[in-house]
Amino acid sequence: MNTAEKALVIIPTYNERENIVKISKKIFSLSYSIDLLIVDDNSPDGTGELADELARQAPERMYVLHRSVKDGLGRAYCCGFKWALEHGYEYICEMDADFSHDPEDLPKLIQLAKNSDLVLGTRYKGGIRVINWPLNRLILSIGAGKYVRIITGMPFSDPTGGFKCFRRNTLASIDLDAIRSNGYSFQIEMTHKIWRQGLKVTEHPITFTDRQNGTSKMSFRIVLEAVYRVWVLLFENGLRRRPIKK
Ligand SMILES: Nc1nc2c(ncn2[C@@H]2O[C@H](COP(=O)(O)OP(=O)(O)O)[C@@H](O)[C@H]2O)c(=O)[nH]1
Ligand SMILES: [Mg+2]
Repeated sequence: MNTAEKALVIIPTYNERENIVKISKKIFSLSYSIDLLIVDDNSPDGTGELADELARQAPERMYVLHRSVKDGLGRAYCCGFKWALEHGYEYICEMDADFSHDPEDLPKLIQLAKNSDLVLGTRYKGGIRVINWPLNRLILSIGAGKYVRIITGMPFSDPTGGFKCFRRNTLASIDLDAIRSNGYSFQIEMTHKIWRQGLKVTEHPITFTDRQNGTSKMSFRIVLEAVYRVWVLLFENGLRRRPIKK
């Protein structure tokens, strides 16, 4: 494949041993050639070692970064983004390890990114496409989207979603060391930085299915961080609620 077309999916992992073999196989079976980068935070269940073993079986397709302690989704992704930029990838996707995001959607996200700076997988545009989530989690997630929109003006239906595709130049335009959010607000902050620059953001409908294996790392702290970080974004941007005009 032409290096200008190289695509990568980054999966942060913490205790995802039950998912990692299946998800890597699935990614490598897709029609579009997509490399895989796992960023593991020293998972006690041995996800990191298992990922190393899988990477040995898939040279030049699968890579693993190891961090010494659990340090949050945002920092794991930033570490992965820097690696992706250093290694010449043009399309850089985010995805959970737990099959909540369907790997079959990856080629479509990448295809849309050819005419866009960022593609967001959305669960809520044109209807609600979430399977097996408890009602309270669904209400929280939809409510978070409305909260973000009201406060920041950012008009996307699912700003906390974690199934996305960035163009290389989009990531390169962001100072990754200045990203301070770490939980779900990380997703909001990244999209906000891109949208505020006036870059092109495309939403693509996806169906989200609750995980069948392993446990969610969602916590009350992560929700509180998001509630507060959205206000920080508004104030940092001088209360402006629109993209900068180019
Ligand atoms: N490396 C790393 N991965 C994390 C961390 N927290 C969550 N993850 C991973 O990020 C993805 C999303 O987390 P998940 O628990 O599925 O959140 P949920 O889908 O919102 O319930 C999964 O692949 C997790 O294993 C973390 O602190 N470090
Ligand atoms: Mg998940």
